Amino acid sequence: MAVPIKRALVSVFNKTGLEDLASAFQQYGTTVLSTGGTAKKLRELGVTVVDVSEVTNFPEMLDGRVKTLHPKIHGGLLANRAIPDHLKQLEEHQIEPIDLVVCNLYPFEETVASGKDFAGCIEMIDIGGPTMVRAAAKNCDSVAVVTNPEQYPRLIEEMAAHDGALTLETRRRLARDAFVATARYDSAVAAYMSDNTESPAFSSRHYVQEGALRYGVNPHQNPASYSRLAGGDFPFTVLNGAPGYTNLMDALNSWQLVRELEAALGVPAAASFKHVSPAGAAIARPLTEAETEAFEVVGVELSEQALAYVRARNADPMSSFGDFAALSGTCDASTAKILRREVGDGVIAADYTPEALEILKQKKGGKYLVLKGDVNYVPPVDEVKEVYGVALTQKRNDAVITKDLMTKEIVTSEQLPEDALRDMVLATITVKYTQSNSVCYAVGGQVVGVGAGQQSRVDCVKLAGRKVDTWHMRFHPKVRALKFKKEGVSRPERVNARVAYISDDMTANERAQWIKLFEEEPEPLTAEERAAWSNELKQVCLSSDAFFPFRDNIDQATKHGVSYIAQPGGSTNDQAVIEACNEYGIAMAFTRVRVFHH
Ligand code: 93A
Repeated sequence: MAVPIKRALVSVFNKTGLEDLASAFQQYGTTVLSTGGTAKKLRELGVTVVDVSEVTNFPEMLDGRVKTLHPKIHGGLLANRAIPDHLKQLEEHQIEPIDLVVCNLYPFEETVASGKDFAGCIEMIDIGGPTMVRAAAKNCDSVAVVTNPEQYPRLIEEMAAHDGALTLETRRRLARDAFVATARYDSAVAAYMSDNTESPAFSSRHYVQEGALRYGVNPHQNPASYSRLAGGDFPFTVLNGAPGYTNLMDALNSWQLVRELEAALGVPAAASFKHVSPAGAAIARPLTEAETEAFEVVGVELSEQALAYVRARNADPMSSFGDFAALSGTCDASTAKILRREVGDGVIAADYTPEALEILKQKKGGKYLVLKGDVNYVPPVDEVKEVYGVALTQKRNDAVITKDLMTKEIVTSEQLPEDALRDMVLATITVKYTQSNSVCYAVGGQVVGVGAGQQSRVDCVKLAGRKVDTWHMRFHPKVRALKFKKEGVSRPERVNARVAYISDDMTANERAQWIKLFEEEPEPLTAEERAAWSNELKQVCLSSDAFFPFRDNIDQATKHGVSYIAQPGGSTNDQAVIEACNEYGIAMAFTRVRVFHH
């Protein structure tokens, strides 16, 4: 049923937009009740106003703490017009119904942000406002409520469409928005009080939906959405495309990884994510001639940010097919052109030049996801994850990985040169954002093998070691000399064909298909050539997200050029692991920080 707005109560801290509302009220002959400052403003606008104190027959008191908290107001807001006894009671007590509340609250969050002291902040906790808003929203079958000047134009439109009345549908929608607003407000107050007491007790969270997701992890997991913590900031803005669930998981993890890398090493960083683990990560460092050729960037101008991404993408380019990229700094045209030529799902970066953004908007038929990360975003101290109806809360993993951490406890006779410290930081920050168990190999400022999500640590070491070997073998003269057909062989096909050549495990059928990609049949790599080339690989760093329980990890690592190891330590078997390192001349640092990630 449409309810005509005969009496409206207007009590607003933010007085913008009142002009338009006032003229709508005048047009429909609405009686306007109002509080001190709002009444003054409305009178200046030429509106006839009844003071709330006149209705309550009570002055505003206690420095304005009590203005509208009175049965004459709340009776008028809470009486259900469909219940005859409610209307009878209003008559008995000479209370007139109120049909609309226009109220916005004391700016509590802004006051906290301004640095006011405790007493000043407390004074800005609105009590009467939320009470009116909640009363009107509860009684939405009879009363309408708006809490934000942005809602006024639509309110005026809807009144115009119904001759000064509002429909039930509108009132229920407004009630929903009102409760979201008061929930957000109270969350901010609770968070502030929690921050200002000795033992924080605030664990209940409210979320405000920020956007819809295409679907969840799988297409049948619908609907799906992502939300903002009520009263909190948000870490990114969508500049192009529609995010999917896994895209955001990749984006939020990779963004933290690259920002931490840049903070720790002082140069632009990049990462290439797949299935919520990095396939590669790197910092900006010039490429050697062999790298330029193997990464297919001969003659391409590369900015620092582009260099970092080329390296990240080329840790394990086969795994990076369809990746989500992260850039610690601004994506310029040089980086955008590299992203354009690779098969990928999206990117998060600190910013984009206009040219870069235009390039990326064209990618994937306009569907390439482009997110702008907020470099000033401060995440909440604790984080909550819900699984099967159970919420798990923990302090966020805010461990800071630095070069200093790598020199605190060197447990071997060998020491650590400067380049090794850089690679240990890189590999350790990488495992911090890799699904556990995990290990990471890095050399030359670039990840060269990630082992993710294995239940046994030594399997991680072996799996990632195989990736290291493949990465290194890509620089072998015979691999660089492979003669692909000039036409009809895509970049991903070349990547996979090189890996197939290096792995040398094709079936006869696979081989028959593979041969078709080349102008001339490649000569095989002999066992001797492979062994000789492997021996060239040195100075590789290995980082592990938790301690090595047995020396087999070290034995395996030595097959892949490892000279340096970073790990938390703390196993009952540490001594045997240290001895193994000393046998091989490996330098090992205990970080004493475990970085499992799930
Ligand atoms: O101090 S209050 O918590 N007590 C009240 O009874 C009350 N009634 C309205 N704050 C109260 N309000 C708030 O006053 C409204 O939420 C609004 O923000 C503000 C408007 O005051 P004025 O009209 O005097 O500028």
